[in-house]
Amino acid sequence: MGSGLSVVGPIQSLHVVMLGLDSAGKTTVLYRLKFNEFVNTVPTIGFNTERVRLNDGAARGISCHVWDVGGQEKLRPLWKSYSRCTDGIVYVVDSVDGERLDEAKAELHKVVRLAENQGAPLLIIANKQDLPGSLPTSDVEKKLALRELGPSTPYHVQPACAITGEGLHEGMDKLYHMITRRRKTLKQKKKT
Ligand code: G3D
Ligand code: MG
Repeated sequence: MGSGLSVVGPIQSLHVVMLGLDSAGKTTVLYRLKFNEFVNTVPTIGFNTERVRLNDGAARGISCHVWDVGGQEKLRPLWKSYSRCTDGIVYVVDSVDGERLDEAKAELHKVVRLAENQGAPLLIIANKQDLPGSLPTSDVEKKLALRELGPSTPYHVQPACAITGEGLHEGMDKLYHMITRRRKTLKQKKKT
């Protein structure tokens, strides 16, 4: 599944996995990125996958294969297989549902701590920013205890609204930068 960190030269395409609790807005994010329009979703049983073209900043024109994996509790054991060898992880949270952020935190830390995912850049999408009472990114960062993930996991918290698409491409550009930086570091390490 991984596009392989072995690819030399400029990045042409990426593989990312999108995780998060059920109802956080993952599938809405996926189709917004793919079709640039709002698509009404049904709960995901299994996964959805699409190749999307990024269109912001340095990531413009890059093709990105996104796996959107169902977030219901019974499906979460699947996260491990889908996140293996991915270039980066997109983790979507519902910024209004403060109560479930604890659960979101526990699941996120489990995935990031897997040996296979060590160092994989992480984009947190603080979704549903259009709704009243949505938590600002600083609160989301604290509630998810992102600093506890350690220096080997680069991350960025992006405020977004998957309904309008606001913030999504900007966030993907940030992820792209983190992935590029990581590849460079890995290449340099190989040389020395
Ligand atoms: P999931 O794939 O993470 O399980 P979905 O989540 O993409 O299926 O979205 C769950 C619900 O949240 C959907 O509403 C969807 O329209 C809504 N949603 C997703 N993103 C946003 C957002 O940014 N703002 C708001 N206000 N709602 C959002 P329904 O009503 O179909 O359950
Ligand atoms: Mg879904």
